[in-house]
Amino acid sequence: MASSKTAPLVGIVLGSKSDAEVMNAAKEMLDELGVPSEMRVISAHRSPERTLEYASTAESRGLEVLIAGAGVAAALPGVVAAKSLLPVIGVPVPGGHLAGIDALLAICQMPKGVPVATMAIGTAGAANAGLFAAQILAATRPELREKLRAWREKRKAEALAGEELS
Ligand code: RP5
Repeated sequence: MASSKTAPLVGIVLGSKSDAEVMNAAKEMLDELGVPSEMRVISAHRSPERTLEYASTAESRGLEVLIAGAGVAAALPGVVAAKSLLPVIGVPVPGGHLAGIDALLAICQMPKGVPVATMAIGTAGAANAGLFAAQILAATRPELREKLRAWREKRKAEALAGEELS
């Protein structure tokens, strides 16, 4: 299980503290699966030097997957992907006049050569980012693969139990 002493495998970065309410869903999912993670606020626009430093040192610090959540003109996932060879999962955070459509397009429309795996807008996307990060890590960790299998089985049982409404 994850503990504060365990070295993080997943780095979750947010463009602003205001993204935390949505992005906590990624952290909670990783915690549930026992995957150690860290969460940091770094902004592609407001603190670009810090963002580049975080991304370029992530791999040497032992991180294996990065999750980046941002809203509006969401440059953070793409900038992080530009500075690291780790897989980057982007989460469009809703907010502003376009309710996350702006962030969705900014994150998924990466040019050829710098991929970002883009999730759905909002908390569902953040939770899926946690699951997707775990699935990447599970490729070489059979025990995590079994946890994911059990997680899916539980959701299936819940869906079957709720089948009959009347
Ligand atoms: C983006 O601007 C952040 O990711 C956030 O979603 C949005 C608004 O930031 P705040 O003005 O709330 O700090 O860079």
